[in-house]
Amino acid sequence: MDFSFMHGADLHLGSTLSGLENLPEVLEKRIRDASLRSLAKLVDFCIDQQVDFLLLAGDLFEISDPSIRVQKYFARQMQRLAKTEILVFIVTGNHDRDVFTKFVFPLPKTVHVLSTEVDQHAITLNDEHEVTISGMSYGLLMKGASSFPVFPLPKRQQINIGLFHCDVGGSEDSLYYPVDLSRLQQSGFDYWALGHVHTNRVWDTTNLVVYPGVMQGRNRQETGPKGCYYVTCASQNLQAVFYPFQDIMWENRIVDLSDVTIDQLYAVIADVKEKSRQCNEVGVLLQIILTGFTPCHHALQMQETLHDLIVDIRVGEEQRGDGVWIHQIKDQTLPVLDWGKLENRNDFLGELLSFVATAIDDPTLHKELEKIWSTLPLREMLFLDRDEILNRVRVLAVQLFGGEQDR
Ligand SMILES: [Mn+2]
Repeated sequence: MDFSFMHGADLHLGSTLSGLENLPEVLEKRIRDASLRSLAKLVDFCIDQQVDFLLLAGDLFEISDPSIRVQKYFARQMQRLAKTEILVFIVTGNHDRDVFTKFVFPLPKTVHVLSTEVDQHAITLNDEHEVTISGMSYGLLMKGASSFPVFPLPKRQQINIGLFHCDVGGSEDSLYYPVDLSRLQQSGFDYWALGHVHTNRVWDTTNLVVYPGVMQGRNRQETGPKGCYYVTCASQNLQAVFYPFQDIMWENRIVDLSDVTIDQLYAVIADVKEKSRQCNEVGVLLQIILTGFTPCHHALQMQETLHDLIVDIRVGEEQRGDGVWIHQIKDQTLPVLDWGKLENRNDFLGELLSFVATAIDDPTLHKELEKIWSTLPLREMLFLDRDEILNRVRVLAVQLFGGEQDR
């Protein structure tokens, strides 16, 4: 290996995780510091792996005026890197545009904050490998595709890296430096270290164009592992591998209760919790979505059922490093009904239900549903697929047109 570096972005240091209520004090504290702890984990990794430099591609801070405590924490982590001579190159993003112009704590000389005009840093690593980093911090916000800065031509016989906070594939009037992927791919740069988009993504074609995503999920939409890319260079070839650094992970699990009776419910949920723990080394903020035509449906309609369950299942979790905190159980279950009997009824309801039963396999209907579906806001948060929606239609029909009482 010739050299190696880390690429992170969107740390959003100082942001609090949203959508959580009534947390025990110890968990509230952990959540308040989750973004900071993820930075410390990244720095640990840089030191352990002895990377040559670290790139941070904007939105390091949630706001341009982070608290003194957050600033101090950041400065301390930068000093840790400086002690082991790991260079740091930073551009700011839309959240933390001018944060470093008023930073309270001095940063070590090894930390380079790039200016708001395209800025270049040439470094020689291990006495022979030349790397040029070109990037730009956010200046005044400029709208539109024409705002994308002109980067200098790549230097021959060197590794050329672009460092920027921008919106790849963003629409023409995007506020965040929209740019076509092809422009980055044809730039002649070997690696684009980007920030802005919160899910990690790598385009590995002519070169590497990379979004690490956020480093600590901030709400229930930002699920799964969050981290940075560890990039190694061997014989002028770059390879990027993702490493998670979040302190606590958001997760959603859908649990089908079709074959579950109410006396089994506690055990089933406890099992889901343990499975989540086994899959993740860090803490988890878990949302459980209950689905299926289930004998549990009626009990779940009573408010205290879920309330009691969630209180019991949380006991002791806040004390564990690998604690699984169930922040919500969503009930999307449906009652068990005798569909055969209902469809055979000699009335409007029978006709309607047998129509739906055949329509379920109709590709034209699927297409129409897909169209409606794609326009729904926050559809990924609804946890309803096409079959779920049709099932809901069937149950609603039974309720509206006086079908049998569910069993
Ligand atoms: Mn961001």
